[in-house]
Amino acid sequence: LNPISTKADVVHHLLADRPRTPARATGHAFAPANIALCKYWGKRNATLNLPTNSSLSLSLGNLGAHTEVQGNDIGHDRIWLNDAPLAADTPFAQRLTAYLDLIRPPDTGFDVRTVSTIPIAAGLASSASGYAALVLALNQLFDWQLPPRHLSILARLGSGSASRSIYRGFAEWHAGTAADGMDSYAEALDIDWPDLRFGLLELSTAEKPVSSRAGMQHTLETSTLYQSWPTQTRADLANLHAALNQRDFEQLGQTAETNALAMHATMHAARPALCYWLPESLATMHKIWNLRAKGLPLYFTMDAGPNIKLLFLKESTPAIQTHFPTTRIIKP
Ligand code: 2P0
Repeated sequence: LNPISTKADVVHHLLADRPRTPARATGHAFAPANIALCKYWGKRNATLNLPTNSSLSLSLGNLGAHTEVQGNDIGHDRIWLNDAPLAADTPFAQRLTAYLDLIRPPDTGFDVRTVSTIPIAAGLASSASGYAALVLALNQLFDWQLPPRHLSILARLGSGSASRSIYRGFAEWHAGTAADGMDSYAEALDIDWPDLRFGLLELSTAEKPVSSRAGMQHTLETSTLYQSWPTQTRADLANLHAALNQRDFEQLGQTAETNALAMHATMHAARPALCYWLPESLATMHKIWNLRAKGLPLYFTMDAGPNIKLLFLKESTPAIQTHFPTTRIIKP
């Protein structure tokens, strides 16, 4: 019995009896960006992007990636990002080509055209919607007809958070315990909450000095606070499920905010410390806490960067526009 231990093994297993040559000229798909309310932070297996903890996210409406993929017979990949050709020697292109190698029929290159509707530098992971849209487009190109959880696993091999971007709305990525990761996939949650809103605050457009991938590995290896993270996320997930079932916004917001701050606390205790916050990040947190103390139901979350994502209800929109005039408001 051959254990499944590499990405190629996983792809071989999932595509065992599926078509390996394109069934049509083009595959095309959209996948949304997502913001985690309980964060993915740390891997139990870095080869397969298997996380130490389960996570839960909400997608970002029409913000995401539109991807078109075609086979070509020139023998190498060509990649376009927002209509501009991307040099093959960029890290972005090399990572994408390594991913396509997992799926590539002999002597086939791919033409991949991705248009992202995510505002540049808003601190939203473009890899999540990018790999999810690519997997959905490939599923169409080859006519694999894979079930959603297998699409989610394929997206995870590209980037962990992409496992959640296969779906619109709320999604939960189960960490799983299996060594081969076959139980580590995201599922859509059947929750409709049309009054929820995100507000994107762009505090810095500088490229982040440490990637999420490197940051989570450094934290796991050097932060004593990381020990508490799995326990924290289990409690937060239970609270999020309760909040979603009861449409309890205060509980949702408080839990998401606590979870993001706990994730950053694990980084602050790493050696050397990893701090994505800028002075503007902290000033904005205090502004949010002050507004909340005065009665505005407003919470925030943050990812591996200095930008802040506001969480509020539709009825607070005028107040948010007054206090944060530059915020971009998103209906999930
Ligand atoms: C999340 N992040 O749950 C967390 C919160 C960043 C902070 O998922 O190495 O780009 O490709 O699996 O998916 C970003 O991590 O990392 C992320 P890889 P990924 O949204």
